[in-house]
Amino acid sequence: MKRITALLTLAVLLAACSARTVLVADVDVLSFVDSSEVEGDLAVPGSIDVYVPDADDNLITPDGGQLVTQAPLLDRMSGFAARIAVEVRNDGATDLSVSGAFHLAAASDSANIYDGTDDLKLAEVELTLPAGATQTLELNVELDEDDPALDLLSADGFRVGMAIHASGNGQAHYRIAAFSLVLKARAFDLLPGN
Ligand SMILES: [Ca+2]
Repeated sequence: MKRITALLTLAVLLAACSARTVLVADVDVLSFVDSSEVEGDLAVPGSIDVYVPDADDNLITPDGGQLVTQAPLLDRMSGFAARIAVEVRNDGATDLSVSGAFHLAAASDSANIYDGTDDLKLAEVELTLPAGATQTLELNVELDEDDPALDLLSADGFRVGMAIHASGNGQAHYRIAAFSLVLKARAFDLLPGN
């Protein structure tokens, strides 16, 4: 598991050190995901879950997901967004139920970011996939600075991950097409004494 360090770059310079100056980091999580995890087959004799990015070398067990640290280190972010797209194809002969869920967790939540302790499920989407069909699970999250979920983002960083679930009887193929984050922080918060 590679650690991602998000580099905050100056996006809007209204006035030097103004409270309205915002630092923005775009993080392409997908570029850090091992190619063996980006796509795969789901044999569905009942139901199956996979967890991506995989931190414990076992796709079907929950784990600590992807750790993202920040540079510079901030105590409090002022905004967060996530965009995920997963294409799922039903290779079987009957309908499958498929879903995706995005979790955000504290950096310390290294064992399981999917159990509701020190983590939050911020988006979930479910669809019925007919035999032979391909559809896209889209997960979009946008947190503003008043959202209590931002408390999970600390100077130690944070964790993200996605659970993909399929149930029915047959086989599906998934491919992660997008997994990106946007982090926002006020430059004002970087100043000593603020
Ligand atoms: Ca947890």
